Amino acid sequence: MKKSLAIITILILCILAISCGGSFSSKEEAANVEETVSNEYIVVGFSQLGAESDWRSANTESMKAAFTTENGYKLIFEDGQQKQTNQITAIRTFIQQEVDYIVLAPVTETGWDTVLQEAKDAGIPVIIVDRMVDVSDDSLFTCWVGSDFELEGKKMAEWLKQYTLKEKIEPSDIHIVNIQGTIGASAQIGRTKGLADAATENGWDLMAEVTGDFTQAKGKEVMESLLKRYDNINVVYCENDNEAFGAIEAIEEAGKKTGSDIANGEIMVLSFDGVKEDAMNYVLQDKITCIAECNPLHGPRVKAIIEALEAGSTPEKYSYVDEEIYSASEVVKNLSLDGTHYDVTILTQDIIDQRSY
Ligand code: GYE
Repeated sequence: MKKSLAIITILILCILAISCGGSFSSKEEAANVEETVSNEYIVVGFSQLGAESDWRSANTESMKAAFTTENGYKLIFEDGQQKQTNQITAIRTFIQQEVDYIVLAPVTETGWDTVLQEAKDAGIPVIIVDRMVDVSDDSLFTCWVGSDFELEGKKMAEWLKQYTLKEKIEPSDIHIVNIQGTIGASAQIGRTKGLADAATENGWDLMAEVTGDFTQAKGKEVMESLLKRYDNINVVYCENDNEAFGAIEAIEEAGKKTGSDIANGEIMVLSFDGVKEDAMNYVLQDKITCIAECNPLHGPRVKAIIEALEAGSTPEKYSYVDEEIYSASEVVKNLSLDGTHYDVTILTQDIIDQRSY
């Protein structure tokens, strides 16, 4: 409030100076005023990894909505187009621009030590959001906020286990393919591990793990070739919604049906994220049988971290977001994992209507 008042006052003074026939006596003076105005904002450089999925679009929107000038921020947004080199260049530019904070949504976990050291040497706090970084010294970033991707994977695998137990499907009759996310991204590493561990433990036939890069186009392409390679696939574990959309297209174009009735030849599609359009609607139609939620609304969370830092307090180093698991099937209503109990949200149109993303 104080800040916006100050900005308004400066702007009014400028307008008055100009309208009273005055003008800035030098370029330098004009630049000073400009600098004073920009000093009134907290400048945040955000290196977003790309625009590969619906989740990512919701995440970008959430960040842009949080870091507005009305909220006292100037956001410098850079899209890395799924390339780490672009993200490293963006961070270096933010350092040159002397931003107040750097926010990084890293495409993969490794390879950040050098550039984060440069940010640290420049005295700029770095907040990691969504996926994690794997660095030798964790003082290279201030804190991280995101999801527990391995837990998401474990929940999904436990849901599949309970479902097949209740439907009396033998573990050796479960023939799974995993369309993985971008290799080396935390969301891929955790979700892949959640499934692979459960497959070993339960004796499922995990036939293939192939990356679909979190995109619909790649998900489709990968599923087409998997369908040619294997004629007994009955579960497709897609590491995000967009890959699931692509896989569904490939399955339907091959003349097969997606759904939960695997005993009668349907191919069950499992997914992660749960973005309202269109993934949740697909769950209602049983095109996707189960979704482990991944919450993209990190804007307010990162903003709260910056506010805490501005106020001189120390935010938690790691903050995990609570997430649900959704299915329209009522066969499994709850899960128990490592002593923790999770309800399965049985999806209805009302629940979808109430969701904000
Ligand atoms: O699941 C996927 C996106 O890192 C959690 O990235 C994120 C994942 C999300 O492309 O849709």
